Amino acid sequence: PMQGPAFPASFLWGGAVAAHQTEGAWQADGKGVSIADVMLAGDRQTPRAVTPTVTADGVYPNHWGTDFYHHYREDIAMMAEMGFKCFRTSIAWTRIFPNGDDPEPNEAGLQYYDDVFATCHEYGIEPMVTLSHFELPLHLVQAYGGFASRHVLDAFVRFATVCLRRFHHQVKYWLTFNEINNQANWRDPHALLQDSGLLLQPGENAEQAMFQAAHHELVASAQVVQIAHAISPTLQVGGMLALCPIYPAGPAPQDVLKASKAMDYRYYFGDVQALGHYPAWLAPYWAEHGLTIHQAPEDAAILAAGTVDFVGCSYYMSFTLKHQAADADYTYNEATDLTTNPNVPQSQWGWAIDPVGLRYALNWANARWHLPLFIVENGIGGAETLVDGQVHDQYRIDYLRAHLAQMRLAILSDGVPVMGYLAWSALDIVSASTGEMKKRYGFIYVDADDFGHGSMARVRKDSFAWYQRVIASHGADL
Ligand code: P53
Repeated sequence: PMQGPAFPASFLWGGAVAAHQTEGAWQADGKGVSIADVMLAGDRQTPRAVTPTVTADGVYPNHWGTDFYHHYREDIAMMAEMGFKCFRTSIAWTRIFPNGDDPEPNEAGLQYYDDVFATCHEYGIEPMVTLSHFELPLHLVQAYGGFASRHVLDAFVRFATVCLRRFHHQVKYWLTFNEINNQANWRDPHALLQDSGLLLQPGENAEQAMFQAAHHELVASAQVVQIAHAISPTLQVGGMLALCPIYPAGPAPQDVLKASKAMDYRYYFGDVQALGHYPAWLAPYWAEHGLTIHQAPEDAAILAAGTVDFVGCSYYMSFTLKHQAADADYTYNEATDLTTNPNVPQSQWGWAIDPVGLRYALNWANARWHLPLFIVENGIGGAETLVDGQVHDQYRIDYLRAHLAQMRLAILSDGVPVMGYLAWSALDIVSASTGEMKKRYGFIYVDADDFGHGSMARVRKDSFAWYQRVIASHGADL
């Protein structure tokens, strides 16, 4: 192990998952159909297709996930064995309101999360809840067009209010929208559907739809912050951003300016949540691009009054950008502007492995938002094999160790306030982007394949004992 100074004693160590990727039990106890339930499996090259309804012959990996719904007691006990102080999951909106906007919440769904959070507390684990993690009720998408509609904003606030009232004694840390900024890459239909429930018609302006839906989410997020604080001032509500810093490919001034503007574009969501208003560049941007974003007269005041308590971030990779000779307007196109960074290796799924980028991004986020940060996801997905009851995931230990070492420098040498660190993922899950089981992330292996075949038995990987030592030493032994 690599010895170094310990992290602060109050640091919240742990791991994360999301309901749709691990629970399975897609129809149990009155649960409704979510967007994840109509997504077929894809792979690194093939985007996940979406069907209008669940078809008999389709392979829908989120229907079974890793069966956390029936294994949560065993899983949380194993997290406790690793020493988790904090466990992040999401509440599936469709377990509480099967259609998203039903007249009454589903008591069986609320009871299930009561039991999950009570189990966490039995082991002294602080739960953290994401209210919207890529799992909108399908009804709200098909009947209202997802977050393009103000009705869905109101339905979300109602769902969130029910959760906050029911669970505020058990859950102190809340996140509103998972990776709300993935949709900055609005050319990718998957990002629009996952973040906002947008399924666009041919000819619709995807960028306009994205900004409109995101506006409704930002207003909803700000309302939820205010409601949470009114219920109890001890609740802490964060935004959640996929933090992928964008580097210029070289010192060409156009590359440097374009990378900086790309960061503005990809992180304006965080500006609104942390600072309470849109950044100055957006009004001229919208005007120059012919975009009209409808804002209700009360929205500006809601955004100003509902700034977040902390900024939750995932960190997986950095991006590197090269300007195109043709685009003098510096408009960011994530599909064509990014290039391979020769200085960093890649994961099996082509994601740049860049631990120094985490230290850089934490410094950047701190200077920009002046709020406590919380790494609520960090990890690496790879194919693994179970041999004689063992999984040798040394590549995961190497990845996490290097990232923790850089995070420690950000905290102890750079003075960045970081509240905690949650690895993605506590146990194996179904990949969000590809729907594959074989892109594994956990400390705990789950015996299931891409088709849900397998015993669902849990097996501790090599990284399990490593992380246990890390937490027991408060991060001194990496
Ligand atoms: P998967 C894109 C870029 C970075 C993180 O991702 C992302 C995405 C969207 O897929 O998602 C987050 O499973 C997300 C998790 C997800 C995890 O990162 O696509 O919050 O739900 O599982 C890893 O390999």
